[in-house]
Amino acid sequence: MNRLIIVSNRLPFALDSAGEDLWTVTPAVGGLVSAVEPILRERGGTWIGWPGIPGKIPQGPLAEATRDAGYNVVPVALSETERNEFYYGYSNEVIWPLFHDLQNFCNFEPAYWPAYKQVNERYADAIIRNARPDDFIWVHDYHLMYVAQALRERSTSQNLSALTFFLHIPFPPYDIFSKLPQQRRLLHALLQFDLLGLQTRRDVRNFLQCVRRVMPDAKVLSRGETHVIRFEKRKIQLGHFPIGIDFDSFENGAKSEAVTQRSQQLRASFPDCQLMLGSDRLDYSKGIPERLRAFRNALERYPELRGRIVLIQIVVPSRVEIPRYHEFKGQIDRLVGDINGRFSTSTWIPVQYHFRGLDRENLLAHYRACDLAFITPHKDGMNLVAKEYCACRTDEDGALILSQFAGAAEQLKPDALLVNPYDVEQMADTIWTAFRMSEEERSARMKRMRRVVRKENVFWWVDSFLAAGSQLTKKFPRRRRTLLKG
Ligand code: GDG
Repeated sequence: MNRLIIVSNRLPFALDSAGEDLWTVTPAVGGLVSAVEPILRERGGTWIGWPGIPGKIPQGPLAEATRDAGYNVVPVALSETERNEFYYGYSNEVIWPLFHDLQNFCNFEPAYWPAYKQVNERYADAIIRNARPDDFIWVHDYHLMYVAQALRERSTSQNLSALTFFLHIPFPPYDIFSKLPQQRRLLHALLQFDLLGLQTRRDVRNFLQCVRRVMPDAKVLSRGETHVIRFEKRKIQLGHFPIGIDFDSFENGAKSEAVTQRSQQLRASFPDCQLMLGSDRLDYSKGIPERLRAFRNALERYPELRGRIVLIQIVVPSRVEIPRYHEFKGQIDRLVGDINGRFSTSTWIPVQYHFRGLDRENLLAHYRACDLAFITPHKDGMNLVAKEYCACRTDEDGALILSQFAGAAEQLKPDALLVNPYDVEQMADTIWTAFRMSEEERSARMKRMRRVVRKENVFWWVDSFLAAGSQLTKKFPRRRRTLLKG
């Protein structure tokens, strides 16, 4: 069977210096790692990525961190300047905000693009050093959109069987994308892959619209949901592949003794209250301030909620070195302080706020304990938290309030209560609706959502992507075991 080579900016863990010759290894938090790690663990293969520290990579700690991974790990080194200009700069101050429709948050600093290209070339070199001709190369996410072009410029790419790419974040509409100074160069680079995967139908529509407007030489042939782009004498396949989760592992984890006990303890700490969960990486695209304003608005307009609902908001620190993220944390802190200051009583505090990541057991206990989930990103490629919440509702109850702009909404509507994350009053009304929803209705909706999340799980996702890729190589067989998991 062809080997799988995963290429992503970050490895699934971060090394950090804890003093002279002392290193800590922390698992990376985030959707890409949650989804891809179980696949490589199951199939084996190679993961190429950056271990999260600038400068020279300490070989001993790296070997220690990856000894039991079950797959090979190939580190890519970044200098401090490269980290600043490629990772914080082009990736996270240009592409991330732009692709989440937040063009005013972009810093189109010209020095970032050459750094982006240079680092992508380094990843291409790492692929060349490690790949064999039959390997299935799967590049992930917005940091590495230039890798296929770098490979083709090195001409060795002819020996590689399939160059494929999946974008975890949304693809913006033309009116937003056209603000990007490198719009043509970036689309040209993306069209050097053989297969391009996006999360949703909306992303595919946006991508095709951009190709038609920006690359008039490209010809788009669409039949139903199959799209092929002819460009520079090559054919590029395009499709939507909504990412899923390892449903069984969440469900089984949620049923475990330890999680059950922890979840009961949590519930017991808030007697007579419904618990509502928000859990996000610290990111301005996740809509946390509006969510808090909506909660405040609900407490103002529906006094019956006071003393009877608690919002547990988990914010996992992320990219805190970027000033905007730091400011954003201040905004959340102030809103939480305002709500708790205004509404708390001697026996009830409306917002329980954790600014830290929880360990997996504790996270699952929160999913199990909370009657409602309140997930309101301004825009999100998919949003795995929404799916994880459903998988952990082993009693088939609970209600999900979800942004209409999360990729997950395409699969979970109409059973999730969809909201416009910019409309504070509508979100407040929806909290009230969810709070009063009957157990029967919650259960009927949750059962249907769980069915979708169970079926369209991460193994289904990877199989659909590899099956599309096998059309290119004609050699990459689907694995029966993973197919049966669906
Ligand atoms: C990107 C796209 C797309 C959260 N809190 C804790 C914790 N988490 C884990 C969750 C989940 C992951 O982090 C977050 O995934 P999301 O999908 O919600 O969001 P992004 O990180 O922005 O992911 C997104 C995804 O890629 C996959 O394609 O869905 O749209 O933006 O898995 O469980 N994990 C732990 N403690 C926490 O407190 N351990």
